[in-house]
Amino acid sequence: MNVDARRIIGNYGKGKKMTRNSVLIAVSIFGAAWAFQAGAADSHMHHASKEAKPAATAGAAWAEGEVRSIDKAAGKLTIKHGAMPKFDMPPMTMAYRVKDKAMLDRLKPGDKIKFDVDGVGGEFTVLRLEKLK
Ligand SMILES: [Cu+2]
Repeated sequence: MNVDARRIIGNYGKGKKMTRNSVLIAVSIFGAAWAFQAGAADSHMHHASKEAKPAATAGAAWAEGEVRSIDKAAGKLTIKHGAMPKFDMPPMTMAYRVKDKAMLDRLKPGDKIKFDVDGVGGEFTVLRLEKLK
């Protein structure tokens, strides 16, 4: 279970009698969150809580992943990536902003990449990326 789901479920039960219904609702919220996360949605909803916002961090921490889709107009890149300890992120598929839309020019779905992410204006942003052979 991820941190967000625990928080949602925790908040839901707070100050209320935990009924069977509330458990079911909490479970379905978790299920929806999971589906959302697994579905390469174009958002950072699974990191949406204040605490999970990316902080400015020093230094690079390259992660590896596979390009799933590219939205050049929006300057976004959906990556299926492995664990990213820098942000306490488990493996997942999610959309990232890219620092420069030109970074998307030479990419296509299925490309294996390594990439460096940091928080820019509260959004996870790919600063650099390289194709893996
Ligand atoms: Cu992620």
